[in-house]
Amino acid sequence: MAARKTPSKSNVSADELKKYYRDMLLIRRFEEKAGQLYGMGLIGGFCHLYIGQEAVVVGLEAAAEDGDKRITSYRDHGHMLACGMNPDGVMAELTGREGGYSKGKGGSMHMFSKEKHFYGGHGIVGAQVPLGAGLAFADKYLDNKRVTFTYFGDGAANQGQVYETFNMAALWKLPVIFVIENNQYAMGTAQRRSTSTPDLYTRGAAFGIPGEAVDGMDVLAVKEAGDKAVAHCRAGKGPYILEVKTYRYRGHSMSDPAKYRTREEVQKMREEKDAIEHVRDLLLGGKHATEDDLKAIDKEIKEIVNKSADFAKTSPEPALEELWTDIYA
Ligand SMILES: Cc1ncc(C[n+]2csc(CCOP(=O)(O)OP(=O)(O)O)c2C)c(N)n1
Ligand SMILES: [Mg+2]
Repeated sequence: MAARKTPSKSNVSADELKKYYRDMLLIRRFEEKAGQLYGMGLIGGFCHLYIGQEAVVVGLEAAAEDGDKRITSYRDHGHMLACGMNPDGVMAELTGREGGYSKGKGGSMHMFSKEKHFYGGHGIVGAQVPLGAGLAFADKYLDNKRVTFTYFGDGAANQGQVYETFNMAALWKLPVIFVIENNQYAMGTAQRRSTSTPDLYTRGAAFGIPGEAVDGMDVLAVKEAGDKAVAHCRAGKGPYILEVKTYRYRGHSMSDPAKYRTREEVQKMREEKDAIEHVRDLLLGGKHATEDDLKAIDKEIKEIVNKSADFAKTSPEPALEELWTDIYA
């Protein structure tokens, strides 16, 4: 992979760079807090943290416009925050409270926002991929020039339904960006143990879908690749694949035996590749921000996250009658 980008080699302004720093930090601190609340028994059930992968969604959201859509898997809190959903509502959903995005009845993997065009949150591996193509089909039908970001993992990329979707998306020239978040592991299975052709960005070749690999620990590289993919889709040229090479620092979910990789491997990524540290260095090194500026951002984020945790602890549990609302039968 090429050396990481600097603002002078990209079209990103200092203010935009500061925003990326802020948005990535919000996700990281939010997820750390969610991990704490889980440890305290305030969050139950499944919970998959996004720590380490922040540059992927922040870079791609920077390439999105109002009205564009996004859909992802169960590792979804970062996507929600990056598209502007309210941290209070996300955290309160994690604690199963009335103030949560699904009124406390969905939990970590099942939140939606029509306002922000966030279509979930899906616990079935790969299930969001055909749904993402369906969203793009609606936009194509309406001819509204919107683009759908359909995120899935390296493990999901080996699923049959992904290729059925690629075929139809290419045939119908749907405006969908397939974002493969390759964090190298599917639960405890390393990519090399499961995947015959590891270059996932080439997986659309049989269908005529172009793709490229991107350094997902470099928010500027992600933004640049996102711009290109968005332009392709908006121009009516059909789908595009971005394989974003990233890394998750925490376990797959809150229970993870951590036997499939070494602590040294994780430590090395954190020390040498961390996306937030990278932007911090760019901001300070390029004199786009002072230590005090960054401290002010840290403080603002801490306040937002603490407020979301307070809200998530004090919002009431859903009333019993709610058992019978928002369900099919
Ligand atoms: C259809 C289906 N099979 C298996 C599972 C269990 N499962 C949950 S996550 C996961 C691994 C997916 O890995 P990847 O696509 O790389 O995403 P990541 O967790 O790394 O973000 C598996 C097998 C599931 N939820 N759904
Ligand atoms: Mg994975």
